[in-house]
Amino acid sequence: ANGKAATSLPEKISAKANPEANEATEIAGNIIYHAKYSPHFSPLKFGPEQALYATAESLRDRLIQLWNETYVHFNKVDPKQTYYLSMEYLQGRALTNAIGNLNLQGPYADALRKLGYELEEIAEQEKDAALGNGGLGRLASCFLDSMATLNLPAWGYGLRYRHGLFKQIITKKGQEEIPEDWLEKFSPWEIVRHDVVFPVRFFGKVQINPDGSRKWVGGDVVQALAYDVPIPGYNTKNTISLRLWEAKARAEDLDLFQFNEGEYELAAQLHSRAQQICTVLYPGDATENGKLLRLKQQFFLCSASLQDIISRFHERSTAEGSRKWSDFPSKVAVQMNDTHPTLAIPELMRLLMDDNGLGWDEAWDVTSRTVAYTNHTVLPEALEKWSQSLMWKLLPRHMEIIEEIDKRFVQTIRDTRVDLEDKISSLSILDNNPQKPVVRMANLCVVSSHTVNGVAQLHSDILKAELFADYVSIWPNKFQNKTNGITPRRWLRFCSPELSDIITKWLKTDKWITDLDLLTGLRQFADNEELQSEWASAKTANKKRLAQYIERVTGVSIDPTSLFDIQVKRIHEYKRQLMNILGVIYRFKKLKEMKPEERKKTVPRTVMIGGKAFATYTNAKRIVKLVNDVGDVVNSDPEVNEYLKVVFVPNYNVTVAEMLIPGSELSQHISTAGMEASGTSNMKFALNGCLIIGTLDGANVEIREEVGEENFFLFGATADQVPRLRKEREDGLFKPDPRFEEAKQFVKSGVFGSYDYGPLLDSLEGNTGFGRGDYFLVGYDFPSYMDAQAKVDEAYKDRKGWLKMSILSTAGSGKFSSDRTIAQYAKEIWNIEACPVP
Ligand code: HBZ
Repeated sequence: ANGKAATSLPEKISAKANPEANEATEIAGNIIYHAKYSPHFSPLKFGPEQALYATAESLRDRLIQLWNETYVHFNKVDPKQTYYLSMEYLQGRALTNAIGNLNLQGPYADALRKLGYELEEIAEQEKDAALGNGGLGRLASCFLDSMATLNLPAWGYGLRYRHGLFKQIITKKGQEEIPEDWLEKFSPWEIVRHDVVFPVRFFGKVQINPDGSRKWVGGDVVQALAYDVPIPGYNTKNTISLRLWEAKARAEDLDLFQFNEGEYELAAQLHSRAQQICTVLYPGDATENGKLLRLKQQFFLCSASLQDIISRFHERSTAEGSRKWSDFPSKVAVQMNDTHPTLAIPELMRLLMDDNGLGWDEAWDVTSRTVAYTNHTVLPEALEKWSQSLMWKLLPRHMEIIEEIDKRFVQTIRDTRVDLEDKISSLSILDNNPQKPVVRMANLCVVSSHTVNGVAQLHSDILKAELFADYVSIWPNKFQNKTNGITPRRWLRFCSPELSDIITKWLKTDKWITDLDLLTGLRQFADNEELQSEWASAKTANKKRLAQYIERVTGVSIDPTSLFDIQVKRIHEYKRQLMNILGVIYRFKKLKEMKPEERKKTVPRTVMIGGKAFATYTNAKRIVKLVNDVGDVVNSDPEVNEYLKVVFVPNYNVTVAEMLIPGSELSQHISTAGMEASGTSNMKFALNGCLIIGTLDGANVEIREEVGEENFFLFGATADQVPRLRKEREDGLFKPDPRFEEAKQFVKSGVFGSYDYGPLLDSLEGNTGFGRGDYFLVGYDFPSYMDAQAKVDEAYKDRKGWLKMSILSTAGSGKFSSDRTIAQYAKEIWNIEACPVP
């Protein structure tokens, strides 16, 4: 479709007698209207791109209608509402999702056909909205889908980054990053709200008024302008908002005098400083400037969102007379997605005290009954700590408030818990180490929130037993678990319509789409030959589609009858893509050593690995390079490439995931136990009938419980063994498996090219001199990993057995719907109820 010349608009569309056809006719008319009168393109053109935008705009009309009705309804009912604060949303494409949620698949496909296009080819033109990095951002997007579907009064708040997550290209050097440009033309899904603008201040100083009250003055003020993205629920009228803030300077911030003097840059200084705030997702933070910009981004999100929330609190109260501040927590719940929006805490305190005249105790009571915090990691290097001096410079009033929160907290501990005296230095919010005084954001969150949760049972247990153990002794009821989930709409119904139809047929209902536990109904048919053969043909269709995609983007042709083995996620040492590729290297070496007739007895495999490495994470980039180099050698080896292919899937994102996951048969979730908080792609794969090879980490533990241990390829150390194993390693007590040594040696021998893999392989050795040799225990887990892989090969030879396991995997995935997760947050943390639009 991309190469297709622009066609002109059909003038007349003929109507047919049935209602769907009429709806299609109406939609086609609507699309034509938008193509003609849209100011974005010439009205004379109607190529695939124009068709995409016009189709999106026709849907947008419907979404706006529903979104307005939802807003009016929420205003009228005035329920308690949740605000989800997140620096990231990984929305992916919106067209197919909106059409699916509104159940307009048939009419839209017909309408476009009348106009000369297939819906799929039009949908494929859309760029992903990639305003996030990985799991945490995609979780936020799944949550929005579930909030809307469950008719919950809930909104998301985020930032409208001009450039989302970088585009990854693979060159001879390995990964290279190029800026992403989702707004290059425009986004048809957002509604700019010129009536929703709030000032956000940076720098300045604290003024003390004669009455002792304090006010933050001076500094730079930028405007936060709202862009609303309507989020439709599935099979409901409810359509909620994702409100994304953009930073803008005011007209008067342009220094006309300087401009007329020819000092253009100087004249527009404030404009360009405002613009920087939303230019990119995660600007590098190696420099002081970079750190300052990230902190500005976080504060910008918090301040704009809270001002908006407070103004809505007032707006909705006018009907019943003015409202007491003490009612705020019964109207508002704020959920912080990790510590990135922690500044919501001091900002809410400041707004209540300095702008609305509340005293400390009242403001603290309101704030701490309003905010809750979700933790997504236990990795020490990922726990946010901001330099106190940077914070004093950018947010002087907030630092006063944080100091006061800390002082009062420490005093309470001293007064009530003498036993914790020696823990105070680690429990306090401020770390006053003179070398590097910092604010510990997670501590601020725990002290200030009414509820803290982890994202899988094991992770929540580790939080309680380790990271937050002393806080648990202070507030035993503050800590909860909310096991993550994924939306079954995007991750099964829409990405694999073939499998979905089979499920609906066998369950005799499509209610599983909103009640995923119904999938257990498939268990009774797991041995049924008819179901197995339908299941197999759906899987095969998905594998063929995936094979075509792989050939198109990498040039590598893969065999759709081979076992499709996939690992896709951010590249990180703890996720151990290195263990995967070392396993592949060992397999390759053994295949090379075999006689041809021996090779014929092996199970042909296609190993696909994809994911982005953070631009400055050197070892992660080396892993990307190694996978690509191994692929080049293996795929061009005429003796072996019938039995093994290795593909690095470039630019992994939501859309690529929607192609890979339905075509997968085995997926790898092989992090060092205790390190992956939950993982969510593991749930997507399992839901699509893909078997997991994995460790007892994150949500793997619960997935294995649900699908049954005989349908899960388990290996590796458990989380509680890890500290001892690391210690043994340091003490030189570890004896490596010969297979592990052989694989590393093979890389060192230079078979995979001249790139220097020394530093990467050294990270696996015990004696790096840093006491952190093989911190991720690749060497320790390698033998049990290889044994589990051998079991996979055996199991795959039994075609029926494998299909049965695949069906049972889907059947056991009901728990992992984000509908279940969100219903639990609503009941157990937010205390909100459904508010369906009549
Ligand atoms: O959040 C991920 C966890 O690693 C994963 O196990 C979990 O399933 C998922 C959802 O709960 N965490 C992230 O994705 N974290 C980040 O992307 C991140 C972003 C900025 C940071 C630190 C972490 O400064």
